[in-house]
Amino acid sequence: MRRLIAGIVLAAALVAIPALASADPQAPGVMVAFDYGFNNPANNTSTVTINAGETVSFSYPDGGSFHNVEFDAGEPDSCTPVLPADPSPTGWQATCRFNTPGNYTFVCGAHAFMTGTVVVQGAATPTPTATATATATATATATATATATATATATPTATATATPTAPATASATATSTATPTPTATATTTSEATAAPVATTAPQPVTIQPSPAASAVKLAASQKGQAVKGSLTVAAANSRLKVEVLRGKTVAATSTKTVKPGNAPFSLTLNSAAKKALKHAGKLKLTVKITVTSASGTPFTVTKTVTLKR
Ligand SMILES: [Cu+2]
Repeated sequence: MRRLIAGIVLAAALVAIPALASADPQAPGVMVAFDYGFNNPANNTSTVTINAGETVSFSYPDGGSFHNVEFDAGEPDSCTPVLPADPSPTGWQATCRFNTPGNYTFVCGAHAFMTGTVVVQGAATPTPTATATATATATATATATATATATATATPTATATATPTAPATASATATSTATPTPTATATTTSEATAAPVATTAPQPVTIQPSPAASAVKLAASQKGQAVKGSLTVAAANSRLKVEVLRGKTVAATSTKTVKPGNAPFSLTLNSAAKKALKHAGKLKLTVKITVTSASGTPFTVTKTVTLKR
C-alpha cells in the first residue's frame, strides 16, 4: 500500500519535472565563461545543479581571452553544437545533456584556475523544490497522498501524536475508574464497613447547611394579650412551634404546619398569664421558636418579649 502511494507521489514528481523542463525551452543549467572564471548566473558560483537528463548551456559571450570547457573525468552524453576542443575567443555556445547522476568537474584548457562543476542529480532524487511541489499538489488532490507524505515524514509524527493521546485517554479513564472503585470496594469489603459509610453519607445530605427558617421578626416590646411575630420558612411542610414562657410556666403555645416564605404567628396568652398581665401591667416573657423540616437544619431561636397591657 505504501509502495503504491509512494509510487503515485513519485509519478507525480516525474510528471511535474518534465513539465517544468518543457515549459522552459532553454537549458535549466547555465554556465558562462568570463575573464577569468566560470559563473552560473542563477547562483553566482561556478557550480550548476541539474537533474539527470537535463542540460547545461556553456558559453563565452563577452571578454578578450580564450576559454573552453574540458571535463576532467565524466563527459556529457551530448553537446549541441560540439564544445570547442581548444580555448577559443568569445562567441561559442553549446548545450550539453547529462543523463547520468554524478559530479562533472571541468576546467578551462588555457587557465587551470578556471574550474567548475556540473552536479547531476538522480531522477529518484529530484530537485527538492520539485519534490515539494509534487507532494504539495498531491496532498491537495488526494487524501491518499497525505498518507504517502506520512510515510516519509508524518508517520513518526502521527504515531507520536496517536500514542500520547491514547495514554492520556487511558489515564483519564483510569482516574475516573479509580474513583468509583474505592466506593465499590468499600461496599464490597464488608457489610459492616459499608453500613457506616452508607449511614455517614446520607446524613450530611440530610443535614444541609440551609436552616429551616430565618429572619425572625419579634418586637421586644409589645402591647396587648398576644405575642406576635413572623419568620421566613425555608421548605414546604415545615413545622413551626412557638412557646411563650413566663419563667418556667407556659403562657401560650402553638404548633402548626407552615408553607415556605413568610410565616406570621400570634399567640394569645392563656387565662393565667392574662391575669398576671392585668395585675402587673407588664409581663416579661421568653419566646422559644422552633422550625423543623424534612430537608433543612432544625431552626431554634429564643427571644425575650415584654408584653404591656
Ligand atoms: Cu580560460
